[in-house]
Amino acid sequence: MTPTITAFERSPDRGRGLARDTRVRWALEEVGQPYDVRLVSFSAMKEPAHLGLHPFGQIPTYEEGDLVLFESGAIVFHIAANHAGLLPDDANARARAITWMFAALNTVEPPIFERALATLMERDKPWYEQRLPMLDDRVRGRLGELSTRLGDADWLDGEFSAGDLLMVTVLRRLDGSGMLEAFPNLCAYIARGEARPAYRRAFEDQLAVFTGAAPAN
Ligand code: GTB
Repeated sequence: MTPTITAFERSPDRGRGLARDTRVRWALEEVGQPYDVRLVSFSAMKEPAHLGLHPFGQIPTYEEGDLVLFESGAIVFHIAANHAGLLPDDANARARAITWMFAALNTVEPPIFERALATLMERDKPWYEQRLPMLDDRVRGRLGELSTRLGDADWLDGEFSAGDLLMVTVLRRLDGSGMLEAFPNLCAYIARGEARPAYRRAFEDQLAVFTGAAPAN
């Protein structure tokens, strides 16, 4: 059964692949699962039909027969758990890869998201100039710890996994912030993720929504 995901009809990132449908597209591409995309407008996301799929009126969602999922992490986990290629077979290695999925979403993404939100919503506020260095410090702290753990390895724990997929998408949100450059191994890590053919296809397909070009699939 071909799953259907939802994505922005017009992404505010103008096709930079920063919205969270990109990680779901990437996971589907990694495992070779074809999928359909239903594009939704900001107003449609808050209407009953979409709220029936996503209680918070957001994208992405995932529909596969009777199954409806929301939360990009849960969707990527569902894809990884049901196809070969994104989680190791060995039980302990699998548990560690899942740990990295949680680390990406629970430990690394929150300070990055908080900073991104402040730069979008608080630039004109009187506290912005004082608050930004504190947000920067929190992000820098996490990047430093992650950089130390990654060292000169290609991926976080052995082979590429769903943990890397989520971590790379989380780190990409810092693109253009100037914060990644102090961590060359993280820059190389992101570049390795972005060089994967599955990522390229996912990126091109979400970009095609913005440019109006025919998708690669
Ligand atoms: N925890 C949820 C998940 O992981 O699925 C969060 C989902 C979420 O934040 N969805 C956003 C959304 O639907 C789109 S991805 N927002 C509309 C709303 O809440 O009304 C977040 C996002 C949006 C825009 C950019 N950007 O422009 O760079 C990047 C990321």
